[in-house]
Amino acid sequence: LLPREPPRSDPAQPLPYCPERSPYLIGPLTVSFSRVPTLEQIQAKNPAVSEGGRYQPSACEPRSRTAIIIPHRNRETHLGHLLYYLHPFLQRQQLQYGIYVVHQAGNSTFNRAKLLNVGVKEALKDEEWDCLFLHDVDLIPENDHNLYTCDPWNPKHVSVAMNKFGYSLPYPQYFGGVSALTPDQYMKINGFPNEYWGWGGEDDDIATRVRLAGMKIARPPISIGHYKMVKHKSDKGNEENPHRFDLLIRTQRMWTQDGMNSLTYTLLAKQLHPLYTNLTVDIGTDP
Ligand code: UDH
Ligand code: NGS
Repeated sequence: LLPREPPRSDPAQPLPYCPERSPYLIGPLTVSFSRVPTLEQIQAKNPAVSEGGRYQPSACEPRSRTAIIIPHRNRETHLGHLLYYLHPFLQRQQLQYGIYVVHQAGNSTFNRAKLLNVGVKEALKDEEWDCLFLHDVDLIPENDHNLYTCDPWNPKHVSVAMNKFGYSLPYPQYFGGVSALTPDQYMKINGFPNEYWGWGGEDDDIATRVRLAGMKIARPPISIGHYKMVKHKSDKGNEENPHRFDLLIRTQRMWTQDGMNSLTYTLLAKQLHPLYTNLTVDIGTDP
Protein backbone atom coordinates (compact mmCIF):
# COMPACT_ATOMS: atom_id res chain seq x y z
CA LEU A 1 0.00 0.00 0.00
CA LEU A 2 1.17 3.52 -0.77
CA PRO A 3 1.83 5.43 2.45
CA ARG A 4 0.19 8.83 2.62
CA GLU A 5 2.72 11.42 1.61
CA PRO A 6 3.05 14.59 3.68
CA PRO A 7 1.45 17.69 2.14
CA ARG A 8 3.76 20.07 0.29
CA SER A 9 5.12 22.51 2.84
CA ASP A 10 5.99 25.45 0.62
CA PRO A 11 4.49 25.33 -2.86
CA ALA A 12 7.03 27.93 -4.06
CA GLN A 13 9.99 25.62 -3.28
CA PRO A 14 10.91 23.28 -6.16
CA LEU A 15 10.57 19.63 -5.17
CA PRO A 16 13.44 17.15 -5.53
CA TYR A 17 13.09 14.65 -8.36
CA CYS A 18 11.43 11.38 -7.42
CA PRO A 19 14.07 8.64 -6.98
CA GLU A 20 15.13 6.80 -10.14
CA ARG A 21 13.67 3.66 -8.65
CA SER A 22 10.43 4.16 -6.77
CA PRO A 23 10.51 2.59 -3.28
CA TYR A 24 6.86 1.55 -3.67
CA LEU A 25 7.39 -1.01 -6.46
CA ILE A 26 6.36 -4.59 -5.76
CA GLY A 27 7.36 -6.51 -8.93
CA PRO A 28 5.06 -9.36 -10.06
CA LEU A 29 1.37 -8.73 -9.27
CA THR A 30 -1.59 -11.03 -8.89
CA VAL A 31 -4.32 -10.07 -11.33
CA SER A 32 -7.76 -11.64 -11.09
CA PHE A 33 -11.01 -10.90 -12.88
CA SER A 34 -13.29 -12.90 -10.61
CA ARG A 35 -15.01 -9.76 -9.26
CA VAL A 36 -15.85 -6.66 -11.27
CA PRO A 37 -15.03 -3.61 -9.13
CA THR A 38 -17.45 -0.68 -9.14
CA LEU A 39 -16.14 2.78 -9.96
CA GLU A 40 -17.07 3.85 -6.41
CA GLN A 41 -14.89 1.08 -4.94
CA ILE A 42 -11.97 2.12 -7.15
CA GLN A 43 -12.44 5.76 -6.16
CA ALA A 44 -12.41 4.86 -2.48
CA LYS A 45 -9.09 3.02 -2.94
CA ASN A 46 -7.52 5.95 -4.79
CA PRO A 47 -8.23 9.09 -2.76
CA ALA A 48 -5.30 11.03 -4.27
CA VAL A 49 -6.67 10.76 -7.82
CA SER A 50 -8.36 13.97 -8.91
CA GLU A 51 -11.08 14.77 -11.42
CA GLY A 52 -10.44 13.50 -14.92
CA GLY A 53 -8.26 10.64 -13.61
CA ARG A 54 -5.27 12.82 -12.81
CA TYR A 55 -2.52 12.30 -10.25
CA GLN A 56 0.83 13.73 -9.31
CA PRO A 57 3.08 12.78 -6.42
CA SER A 58 2.97 15.36 -3.65
CA ALA A 59 6.47 14.88 -2.22
CA CYS A 60 8.67 14.75 -5.32
CA GLU A 61 8.92 15.96 -8.89
CA PRO A 62 7.83 13.10 -11.18
CA ARG A 63 10.29 11.86 -13.80
CA SER A 64 7.52 11.49 -16.37
CA ARG A 65 4.16 13.04 -17.14
CA THR A 66 2.37 10.20 -18.85
CA ALA A 67 -1.00 10.24 -20.61
CA ILE A 68 -2.77 6.88 -20.86
CA ILE A 69 -5.06 6.77 -23.90
CA ILE A 70 -7.61 3.98 -24.17
CA PRO A 71 -9.74 3.30 -27.29
CA HIS A 72 -13.19 2.28 -26.15
CA ARG A 73 -16.69 1.22 -27.04
CA ASN A 74 -18.96 -1.08 -25.10
CA ARG A 75 -16.28 -2.57 -22.80
CA GLU A 76 -17.34 -1.12 -19.43
CA THR A 77 -16.45 -4.28 -17.52
CA HIS A 78 -12.94 -4.30 -18.96
CA LEU A 79 -12.54 -0.63 -18.16
CA GLY A 80 -13.44 -1.36 -14.52
CA HIS A 81 -10.77 -4.07 -14.31
CA LEU A 82 -8.14 -1.85 -15.94
CA LEU A 83 -8.82 1.21 -13.76
CA TYR A 84 -8.79 -0.95 -10.63
CA TYR A 85 -5.25 -2.16 -11.32
CA LEU A 86 -3.80 0.78 -13.26
CA HIS A 87 -4.40 3.63 -10.81
CA PRO A 88 -2.42 2.10 -7.91
CA PHE A 89 0.19 0.76 -10.37
CA LEU A 90 0.91 4.25 -11.76
CA GLN A 91 0.96 5.84 -8.31
CA ARG A 92 3.49 3.28 -7.11
CA GLN A 93 5.67 4.36 -10.05
CA GLN A 94 5.51 7.96 -8.76
CA LEU A 95 4.38 9.30 -12.11
CA GLN A 96 2.29 12.30 -12.94
CA TYR A 97 -0.46 10.88 -15.11
CA GLY A 98 -3.86 11.32 -16.68
CA ILE A 99 -6.17 8.62 -18.05
CA TYR A 100 -8.17 9.34 -21.20
CA VAL A 101 -10.91 7.05 -22.49
CA VAL A 102 -11.69 7.76 -26.14
CA HIS A 103 -15.19 6.54 -26.80
CA GLN A 104 -16.30 5.99 -30.41
CA ALA A 105 -19.86 7.34 -30.76
CA GLY A 106 -22.40 5.51 -32.91
CA ASN A 107 -22.48 1.97 -34.30
CA SER A 108 -20.28 2.24 -37.35
CA THR A 109 -17.22 0.03 -37.72
CA PHE A 110 -14.69 0.46 -34.90
CA ASN A 111 -11.42 2.25 -35.68
CA ARG A 112 -8.83 1.76 -32.95
CA ALA A 113 -5.94 3.68 -34.52
CA LYS A 114 -8.01 6.75 -35.40
CA LEU A 115 -9.41 6.89 -31.85
CA LEU A 116 -5.84 6.88 -30.54
CA ASN A 117 -4.94 9.80 -32.82
CA VAL A 118 -7.91 11.71 -31.41
CA GLY A 119 -6.84 10.88 -27.86
CA VAL A 120 -3.32 12.16 -28.50
CA LYS A 121 -4.56 15.37 -30.11
CA GLU A 122 -6.95 16.11 -27.26
CA ALA A 123 -4.60 15.07 -24.44
CA LEU A 124 -1.88 17.39 -25.75
CA LYS A 125 -4.31 20.30 -25.47
CA ASP A 126 -4.46 19.68 -21.70
CA GLU A 127 -0.83 19.23 -20.76
CA GLU A 128 2.71 18.95 -22.10
CA TRP A 129 2.82 15.18 -21.67
CA ASP A 130 6.28 13.58 -21.86
CA CYS A 131 4.91 10.21 -22.81
CA LEU A 132 1.80 8.86 -24.53
CA PHE A 133 0.68 5.34 -23.60
CA LEU A 134 -1.68 3.85 -26.17
CA HIS A 135 -3.46 1.17 -24.20
CA ASP A 136 -6.02 -1.52 -25.08
CA VAL A 137 -8.73 -1.70 -22.43
CA ASP A 138 -8.46 -5.45 -21.85
CA LEU A 139 -4.75 -5.70 -21.01
CA ILE A 140 -3.71 -5.55 -17.37
CA PRO A 141 0.00 -5.18 -16.54
CA GLU A 142 1.24 -7.89 -14.17
CA ASN A 143 4.55 -6.39 -13.06
CA ASP A 144 5.05 -2.83 -11.84
CA HIS A 145 8.74 -2.83 -12.82
CA ASN A 146 7.26 -2.27 -16.28
CA LEU A 147 7.55 1.51 -16.07
CA TYR A 148 4.97 3.63 -17.84
CA THR A 149 7.64 5.99 -19.17
CA CYS A 150 8.92 6.48 -22.71
CA ASP A 151 12.20 5.50 -24.30
CA PRO A 152 13.83 8.81 -25.27
CA TRP A 153 15.02 7.48 -28.66
CA ASN A 154 12.56 4.96 -30.00
CA PRO A 155 8.84 4.14 -29.89
CA LYS A 156 8.32 1.41 -27.32
CA HIS A 157 6.16 -1.66 -27.75
CA VAL A 158 5.19 -2.53 -24.19
CA SER A 159 2.82 -5.55 -24.15
CA VAL A 160 5.57 -7.96 -25.15
CA ALA A 161 4.43 -10.93 -23.07
CA MET A 162 0.67 -11.49 -23.04
CA ASN A 163 -0.85 -14.57 -21.44
CA LYS A 164 -2.81 -15.34 -24.62
CA PHE A 165 0.47 -15.68 -26.53
CA GLY A 166 2.09 -17.82 -23.82
CA TYR A 167 3.95 -14.79 -22.42
CA SER A 168 6.02 -14.27 -25.55
CA LEU A 169 5.91 -12.10 -28.69
CA PRO A 170 3.62 -13.65 -31.32
CA TYR A 171 5.93 -12.38 -34.10
CA PRO A 172 8.97 -10.07 -34.14
CA GLN A 173 7.22 -6.99 -35.64
CA TYR A 174 4.14 -7.25 -33.36
CA PHE A 175 3.18 -3.78 -32.12
CA GLY A 176 -0.36 -4.36 -30.79
CA GLY A 177 -1.87 -3.99 -27.33
CA VAL A 178 0.12 -1.38 -25.41
CA SER A 179 2.71 0.99 -26.85
CA ALA A 180 4.42 4.18 -25.69
CA LEU A 181 5.73 7.12 -27.70
CA THR A 182 6.90 10.60 -26.83
CA PRO A 183 4.85 13.31 -28.57
CA ASP A 184 7.91 13.89 -30.82
CA GLN A 185 8.12 10.24 -31.82
CA TYR A 186 4.35 10.20 -32.40
CA MET A 187 4.58 13.18 -34.78
CA LYS A 188 7.67 11.76 -36.46
CA ILE A 189 5.63 8.75 -37.67
CA ASN A 190 2.70 11.08 -38.53
CA GLY A 191 0.72 9.34 -35.77
CA PHE A 192 -1.30 6.23 -36.45
CA PRO A 193 -3.24 5.46 -39.67
CA ASN A 194 -6.87 6.70 -39.83
CA GLU A 195 -8.00 4.35 -42.57
CA TYR A 196 -8.11 0.95 -40.82
CA TRP A 197 -11.78 0.27 -40.06
CA GLY A 198 -12.44 -3.00 -38.24
CA TRP A 199 -10.10 -5.58 -36.77
CA GLY A 200 -6.46 -6.11 -37.70
CA GLY A 201 -3.44 -4.68 -39.43
CA GLU A 202 -3.34 -1.15 -37.98
CA ASP A 203 -0.69 -2.18 -35.47
CA ASP A 204 1.44 -3.70 -38.24
CA ASP A 205 1.09 -0.42 -40.15
CA ILE A 206 2.39 1.44 -37.08
CA ALA A 207 5.40 -0.89 -36.80
CA THR A 208 6.20 -0.14 -40.46
CA ARG A 209 5.87 3.61 -39.83
CA VAL A 210 8.45 3.35 -37.06
CA ARG A 211 10.93 1.77 -39.47
CA LEU A 212 10.13 4.16 -42.34
CA ALA A 213 10.66 7.15 -40.04
CA GLY A 214 14.16 5.84 -39.29
CA MET A 215 13.52 4.53 -35.78
CA LYS A 216 13.56 1.11 -34.15
CA ILE A 217 11.12 -0.58 -31.80
CA ALA A 218 12.23 -0.46 -28.15
CA ARG A 219 10.87 -3.10 -25.77
CA PRO A 220 10.99 -3.91 -22.05
CA PRO A 221 12.37 -7.35 -21.11
CA ILE A 222 9.93 -10.22 -21.71
CA SER A 223 10.13 -11.11 -17.99
CA ILE A 224 8.69 -7.69 -17.07
CA GLY A 225 6.29 -6.87 -19.90
CA HIS A 226 3.69 -9.39 -18.70
CA TYR A 227 0.00 -8.70 -19.38
CA LYS A 228 -3.14 -10.62 -18.56
CA MET A 229 -5.98 -10.20 -21.02
CA VAL A 230 -9.61 -10.15 -19.94
CA LYS A 231 -11.19 -12.96 -21.97
CA HIS A 232 -13.97 -11.87 -24.32
CA LYS A 233 -15.79 -12.72 -27.52
CA SER A 234 -15.16 -10.71 -30.69
CA ASP A 235 -17.05 -7.42 -30.76
CA LYS A 236 -20.00 -6.41 -32.89
CA GLY A 237 -18.85 -3.65 -35.19
CA ASN A 238 -15.19 -4.69 -35.17
CA GLU A 239 -15.21 -7.51 -37.68
CA GLU A 240 -12.00 -8.47 -39.50
CA ASN A 241 -11.08 -5.75 -41.94
CA PRO A 242 -11.05 -7.36 -45.40
CA HIS A 243 -8.95 -4.48 -46.81
CA ARG A 244 -6.15 -4.71 -44.27
CA PHE A 245 -3.67 -6.54 -46.50
CA ASP A 246 -4.24 -4.06 -49.36
CA LEU A 247 -3.70 -1.18 -46.95
CA LEU A 248 -0.52 -2.75 -45.56
CA ILE A 249 0.99 -2.99 -49.04
CA ARG A 250 0.52 0.78 -49.36
CA THR A 251 1.95 1.92 -46.00
CA GLN A 252 5.20 3.12 -47.53
CA ARG A 253 3.28 5.32 -49.98
CA MET A 254 0.59 6.46 -47.54
CA TRP A 255 2.17 7.04 -44.14
CA THR A 256 3.12 10.67 -44.77
CA GLN A 257 -0.39 11.47 -46.04
CA ASP A 258 -2.60 9.50 -43.67
CA GLY A 259 -2.19 10.20 -39.97
CA MET A 260 -2.08 13.18 -37.63
CA ASN A 261 -1.81 15.55 -40.60
CA SER A 262 -5.08 14.31 -42.12
CA LEU A 263 -7.07 13.67 -38.93
CA THR A 264 -10.66 14.98 -38.85
CA TYR A 265 -13.30 14.31 -36.20
CA THR A 266 -15.97 15.96 -34.11
CA LEU A 267 -15.55 15.97 -30.36
CA LEU A 268 -19.08 15.44 -29.00
CA ALA A 269 -18.26 15.55 -25.30
CA LYS A 270 -15.39 15.86 -22.87
CA GLN A 271 -16.31 14.83 -19.34
CA LEU A 272 -14.06 14.80 -16.31
CA HIS A 273 -15.09 11.64 -14.47
CA PRO A 274 -13.50 10.94 -11.08
CA LEU A 275 -11.26 8.19 -12.49
CA TYR A 276 -10.74 9.23 -16.15
CA THR A 277 -11.41 11.86 -18.76
CA ASN A 278 -14.04 10.69 -21.19
CA LEU A 279 -13.82 11.91 -24.77
CA THR A 280 -16.83 11.00 -26.89
CA VAL A 281 -16.02 11.41 -30.53
CA ASP A 282 -17.62 11.13 -33.93
CA ILE A 283 -14.86 9.79 -36.19
CA GLY A 284 -17.09 9.21 -39.21
CA THR A 285 -17.80 5.89 -40.89
CA ASP A 286 -16.09 3.22 -42.90
CA PRO A 287 -16.25 4.50 -46.51
N1 UDH B 1 -12.26 -1.96 -28.55
C1 UDH B 1 -13.39 -1.55 -27.87
N2 UDH B 1 -14.61 -1.92 -28.34
C2 UDH B 1 -14.77 -2.67 -29.45
C3 UDH B 1 -13.61 -3.09 -30.13
C4 UDH B 1 -12.37 -2.75 -29.66
O1 UDH B 1 -13.31 -0.86 -26.87
O2 UDH B 1 -15.91 -2.96 -29.81
C5 UDH B 1 -10.93 -1.47 -28.10
C6 UDH B 1 -10.47 -2.06 -26.80
O3 UDH B 1 -9.64 -1.15 -26.13
C7 UDH B 1 -9.68 -3.27 -27.28
C8 UDH B 1 -8.97 -2.66 -28.49
O4 UDH B 1 -9.93 -1.79 -29.05
O5 UDH B 1 -8.80 -3.73 -26.32
C9 UDH B 1 -8.49 -3.67 -29.51
O6 UDH B 1 -9.56 -4.48 -29.89
P1 UDH B 1 -9.35 -5.84 -30.69
O7 UDH B 1 -10.67 -6.49 -30.86
O8 UDH B 1 -8.52 -5.57 -31.88
O9 UDH B 1 -8.38 -6.68 -29.84
P2 UDH B 1 -8.71 -7.64 -28.66
O10 UDH B 1 -7.39 -8.16 -28.24
O11 UDH B 1 -9.57 -8.83 -29.27
O12 UDH B 1 -9.56 -6.98 -27.65
C10 UDH B 1 -9.09 -9.67 -30.21
C11 UDH B 1 -10.30 -10.31 -30.87
C12 UDH B 1 -9.83 -11.33 -31.80
C13 UDH B 1 -10.48 -11.20 -33.13
C14 UDH B 1 -9.92 -12.28 -33.98
C15 UDH B 1 -10.05 -12.01 -35.45
N3 UDH B 1 -9.34 -13.05 -36.15
C1 NGS C 1 -2.02 -10.19 -36.84
C2 NGS C 1 -2.81 -8.94 -37.15
C3 NGS C 1 -2.58 -7.91 -36.08
C4 NGS C 1 -2.97 -8.51 -34.72
C5 NGS C 1 -2.19 -9.80 -34.49
C6 NGS C 1 -2.59 -10.48 -33.19
O1 NGS C 1 -2.26 -11.14 -37.79
O2 NGS C 1 -3.36 -6.76 -36.34
O3 NGS C 1 -2.40 -10.69 -35.57
O4 NGS C 1 -3.94 -10.74 -33.22
N1 NGS C 1 -2.39 -8.42 -38.47
C7 NGS C 1 -3.13 -8.56 -39.57
O5 NGS C 1 -4.24 -9.06 -39.58
C8 NGS C 1 -2.55 -8.04 -40.85
S1 NGS C 1 -4.70 -11.41 -32.01
O6 NGS C 1 -4.12 -12.72 -31.81
O7 NGS C 1 -4.49 -10.54 -30.84
O8 NGS C 1 -6.13 -11.47 -32.33
O9 NGS C 1 -2.72 -7.60 -33.68
